[in-house]
Amino acid sequence: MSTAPAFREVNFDGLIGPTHNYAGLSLGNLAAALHAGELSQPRKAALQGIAKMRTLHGLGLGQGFFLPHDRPNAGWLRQFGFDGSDAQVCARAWTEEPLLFAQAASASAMWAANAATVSPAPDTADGRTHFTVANLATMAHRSHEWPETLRQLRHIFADERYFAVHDPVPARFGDEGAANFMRLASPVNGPGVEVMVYGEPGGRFPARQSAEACRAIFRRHGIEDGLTVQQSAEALAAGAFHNDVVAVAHENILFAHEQAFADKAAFYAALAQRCPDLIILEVPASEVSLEAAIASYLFNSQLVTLPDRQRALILPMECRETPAVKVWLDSNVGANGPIHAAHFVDVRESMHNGGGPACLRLRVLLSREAEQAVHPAHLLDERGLDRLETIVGNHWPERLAPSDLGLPDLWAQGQAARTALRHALEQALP
Ligand code: SUG
Repeated sequence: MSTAPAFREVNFDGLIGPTHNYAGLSLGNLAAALHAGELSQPRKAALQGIAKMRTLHGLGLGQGFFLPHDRPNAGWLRQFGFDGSDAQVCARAWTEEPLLFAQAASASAMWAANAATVSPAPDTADGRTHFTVANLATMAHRSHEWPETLRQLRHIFADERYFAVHDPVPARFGDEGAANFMRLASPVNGPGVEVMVYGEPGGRFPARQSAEACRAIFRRHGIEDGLTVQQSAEALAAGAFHNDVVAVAHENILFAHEQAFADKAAFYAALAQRCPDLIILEVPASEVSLEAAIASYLFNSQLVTLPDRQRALILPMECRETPAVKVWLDSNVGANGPIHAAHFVDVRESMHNGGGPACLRLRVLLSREAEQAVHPAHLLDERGLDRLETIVGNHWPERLAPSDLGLPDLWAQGQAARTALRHALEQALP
């Protein structure tokens, strides 16, 4: 008789908000630059995100969600001297500071991998799951996410017997959360090797993750032997603005591009020493160039273990459309490899802003008891997914040009969407 594993990973996805748009706000994010100024489709974007959540839930995995943030963020705009009602603040900011207004209106909180860094209970000194909300200090449009993210984390993971939720690291030291975090552990509920990847400034694109923030997070979370590893300058220059664009880890597998890390020999040796059954599945540049990996988001896939212990990659469909990546997947994923199956999902609207399947989720490894302590309205079953789908269908705009962001009707629509979501959360309570 097999017993159910005591821990499982639950993915909390950011529900894509009604102001999803292509304003080209992220220097170094090539997809976002390429699609800047285009029409976005917020409703389709959110439905694609929900369909991905449904796919994972259908595969037997735990699925939760975060709410979209209140956008445009009038409270943030007030800090720039705009006053009056929210509508007056927004109207003046739109006229006088259109770039600032676009930054205040961004739906970027959808990329939940940037919400926080999470150290699961088996790794930490006090046996609780620790979260540090990411300051996202490098990009103006992301720098005002953390207060609402912190509120949501404290609400969802409120039970201090299991969870500790920390304030952000001081903003001088950039931190972009779990997008630069990896954990190797076998079994998954054993103590893991935690890795944080930082960038060195000085290249053509900003390095968003500082080494100081990585070390601060290990200290706060009570991680004894965490590894801080430098991302390679080539990867950053090629558009890997987060490590999760060129590497992903799960259980004892590190799946990474050959050029992901500055000193991979030292990194691989340190990992091998700490993780005896480590498998490094490295994709050579001769088979998939950094450019193809970044354009397809091969490594921004979710590497998961299904209830039957098969391992699967949840990949963006762009991987099937990128010839070198398709060839690599066809010859390396299957019954004989460490990864048994590939599932392709359509999150194209998010991809056009540089956010793949893995960007949209925050992984939280939970014991059965800790999972029961999670706020139940943020955990999804089929009915919960249906509810979200209906609300999105009723309240999200179909299309949005960056120039539509200044329409008062859009702001009002955003408020109506939040009211509907709040109501749905109440309904979801047992
Ligand atoms: O921070 N895009 C996000 C994408 C984040 C992806 N997350 C992970 N890799 N985990 C970013 O660059 C584009 C928004 C705009 O340009 O309007 C944006 O913010």
